[in-house]
Amino acid sequence: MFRHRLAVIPAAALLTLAVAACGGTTKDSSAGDSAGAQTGASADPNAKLKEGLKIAFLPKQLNNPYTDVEVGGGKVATEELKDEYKLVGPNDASASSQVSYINTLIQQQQDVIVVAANDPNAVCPSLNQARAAKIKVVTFDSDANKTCRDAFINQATTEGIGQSLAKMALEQAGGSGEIAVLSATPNATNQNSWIEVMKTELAKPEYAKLKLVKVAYGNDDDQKSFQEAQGLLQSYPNLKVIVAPTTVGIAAAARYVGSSSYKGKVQVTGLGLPNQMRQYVKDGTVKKFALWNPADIGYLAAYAGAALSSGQITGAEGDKFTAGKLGEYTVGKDGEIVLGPPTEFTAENIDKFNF
Ligand code: RAM
Repeated sequence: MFRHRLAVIPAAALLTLAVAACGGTTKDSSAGDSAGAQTGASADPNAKLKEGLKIAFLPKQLNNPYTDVEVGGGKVATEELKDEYKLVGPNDASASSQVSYINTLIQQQQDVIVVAANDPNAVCPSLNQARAAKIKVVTFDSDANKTCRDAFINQATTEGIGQSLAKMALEQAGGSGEIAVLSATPNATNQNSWIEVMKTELAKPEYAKLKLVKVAYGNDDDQKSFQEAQGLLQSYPNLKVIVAPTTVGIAAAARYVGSSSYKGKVQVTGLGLPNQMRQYVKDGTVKKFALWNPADIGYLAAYAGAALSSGQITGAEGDKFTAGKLGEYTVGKDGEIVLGPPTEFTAENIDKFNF
């Protein structure tokens, strides 16, 4: 009811956008050319969903409230499907932190691995080993290189999210001035692809008076994000807006700004959990931010994994499946399945949401 469609854009995949970091991806890494359906397989839309599938979730990191909501939805779905739910993951979102978990999941002969990649390429060799062992690989939240997964559950279109971030920054800056991005890790596929879209937007004439002065990284660590927010305001005294496309970053930036002399002068916006942001919206530190329901991503990913593992879909464009209470979804280009439009939260509607 309170959903606003921020941008209606065909589900175009904007992958291959990570920046260089230790053991991770370089910006020019190629995505390769095969995606989604593995060659030879064909979908049987009438195939019955198997029960008792072992579905393992491997989010970016465990100690993130966003993750809890996200995998909570996955657990609900696996219970509905009469499948077996498993959750494993690292405590930090660094590039190579997930590889050992994938190797263990292969040894355990899971049927499906649902993973939010901390780096699009670092996880690839292990994910392809998993696929060689007949494990279906679904990425969610943050994609891996399309050559090493069967499908990607995108929370909204990459373009829609990036455009929304740029639009909220422009509004909060009052049309002109300096803005900075406070992101997650330098390797995160999702944040990097959104920032890339933001930059494309900022190059348009309507954004001519807005200047992006810095992209800082809080690594989805609360303390580091807090310090980075503080550092941004020290380095850029004229900064008008911090845009944090991460729930960890936006909450830390709001906490810093809200308790400093910058409150009311510097705006914080981006992507946040309503339950974490409510107090900052109520005390006037934050006027507007956006998100989707993370529980729905986990839920949709479990259903996509079950549909893949049961042969209902292969991950090819046009494949259709029903995801329980969320209804029917169609696989788009490059194996991408888009959850739906994000929601914008303000003082007017935030109390309608509880996640
Ligand atoms: C953080 C994570 C996650 C991202 C959200 C918006 O919790 O970086 O991957 O989707 O923010």
